[in-house]
Amino acid sequence: MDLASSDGVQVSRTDFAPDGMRASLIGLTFLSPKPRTVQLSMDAHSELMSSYPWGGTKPTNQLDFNLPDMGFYADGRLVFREQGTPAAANAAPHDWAAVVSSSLTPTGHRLGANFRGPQDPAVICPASGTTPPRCDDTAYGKGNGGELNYRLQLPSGSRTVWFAVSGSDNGLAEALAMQRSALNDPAGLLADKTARRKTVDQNTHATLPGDPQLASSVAWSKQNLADSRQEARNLQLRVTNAGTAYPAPIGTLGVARWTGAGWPDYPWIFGTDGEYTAFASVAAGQFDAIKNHLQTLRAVSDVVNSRSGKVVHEVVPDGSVYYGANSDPGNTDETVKFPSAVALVWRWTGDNRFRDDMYDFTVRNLKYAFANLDADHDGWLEGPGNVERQGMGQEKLDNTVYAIRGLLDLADMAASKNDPATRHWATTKAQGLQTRFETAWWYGNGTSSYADSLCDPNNVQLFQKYWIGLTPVEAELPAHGGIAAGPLAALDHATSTVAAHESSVFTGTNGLFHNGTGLVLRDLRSRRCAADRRSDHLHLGHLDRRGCRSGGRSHRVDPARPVHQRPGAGAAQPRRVGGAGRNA
Ligand SMILES: [Ca+2]
Ligand SMILES: [Ca+2]
Ligand SMILES: [Ca+2]
Repeated sequence: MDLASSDGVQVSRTDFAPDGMRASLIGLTFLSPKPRTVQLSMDAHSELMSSYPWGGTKPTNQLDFNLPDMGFYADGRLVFREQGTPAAANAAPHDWAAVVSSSLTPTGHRLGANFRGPQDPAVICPASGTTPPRCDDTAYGKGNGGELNYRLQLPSGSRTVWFAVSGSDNGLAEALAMQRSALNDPAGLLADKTARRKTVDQNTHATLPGDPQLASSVAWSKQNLADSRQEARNLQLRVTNAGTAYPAPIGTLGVARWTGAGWPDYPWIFGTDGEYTAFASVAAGQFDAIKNHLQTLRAVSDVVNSRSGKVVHEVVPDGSVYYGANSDPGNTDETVKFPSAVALVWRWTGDNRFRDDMYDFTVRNLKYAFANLDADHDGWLEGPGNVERQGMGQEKLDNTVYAIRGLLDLADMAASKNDPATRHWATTKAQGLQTRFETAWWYGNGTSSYADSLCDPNNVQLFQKYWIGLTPVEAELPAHGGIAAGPLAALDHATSTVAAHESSVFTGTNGLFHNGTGLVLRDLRSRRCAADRRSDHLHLGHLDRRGCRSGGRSHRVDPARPVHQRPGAGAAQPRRVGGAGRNA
């Protein structure tokens, strides 16, 4: 990044995080036409806090849980610490530290909460309510700040100065050791990182002569995928039931490695996101990353769900399981997709050891789903899927499609492992569902679409124009029973529904909509869900709500709110600024 020049001195800045270190490095390169001495000041503001709880989760939230940071100066460095035990049941004592310094010796320093660079004084916004136009911090902030001053000799030509921010959740000594490691050879660490990322780039080549912008996006996506690899240690696994409880941990996990779901809000461990990311991971040759992700999901799931086979939905790096325990609904799709993700990695890598390691869990995934998520015994699994919206029928299209694919992928692995019993069970079940699929799910009625869900009793089709209407076309089934590999959808339905989804009802400049636009009133009148006869007036605002209420299953999470959307999400969320590894 090139910064504005000042008095003839040009400055460029390089930021990176060295692999395997709990530190980041910031390099400033000065280019001066003549030798001179310049004054350099560096501001830092801390925010040492745990990654859980969040703004609105119970029994306490980060307004209380986040303890004030101490800030002090020692040996040329700014040091920030949070030590203590939050006043909440089952909160653990902790000792977190962050250190900021450079390889230069400072000529002075100042301490105080208001060192934030050009944002002094900061605009502190309330913890909840409307988001003001500018927020430098919120009421959750309990950070501290400081400034380091340097006198810098510049030669005629260039000079690079490195700053490091390091941290630890194991006290100051580890944060200091990390600081020394990072500043020992920053240029060498940058060269190492660059070399590794070039290898990531060279794994694969996408040539798209007609669309260089798309080709470029593929190249950068490979780097983004590599950026998304995360690791946490000493996870305390506790079931929070969507933020309604904070019990003592029921187990620990020594190390978790995963691919984050998305920045800035969802850097942690997700079931369904990881299973989709698997396709990009294998295509980019980033095999270890996705193996680690799937192994982490299994490890957490087997502890918190007592080996039931259910896959957790969302796990914070401290080990808090937000959703997807046996005691909450979870999402059906991530449990039924898991065998497919394992089979995908196995086919791309040929790694039989990985298959063997994961196989038992994939069998349990589908046994759990069909034993626990089909209350009316019609084979269509119930429970939330990808859309996470109120008003859908109990049985979702995406869960159905992915369950059939999961069964066939499991059957494929069972065949390769010479497990005829599992192969027979999975194949028979899949083929039974396949035979009935088009009749049960094709909605038609001039929409050229599949139903998004079925409302019980009687499997009444609901068509609400969600993107999942394309899953019968998107999901590829492995070859089975003399049928070549291909999508679940019948060819005529596949062709017509893709054409329908390319219309402006479903697709705009930026791609496929989450849910399509407009109403098909004739359909709404003729295809009302029997469980929701109360609402007679139909308009756009009711489209999502007209479906049936949840059936026999209790949904503790407000079904109107996507599970991905944390309570109180927005500017009022605790912010993480700078700081210490997974806890900051
Ligand atoms: Ca703090
Ligand atoms: Ca069912
Ligand atoms: Ca049903």
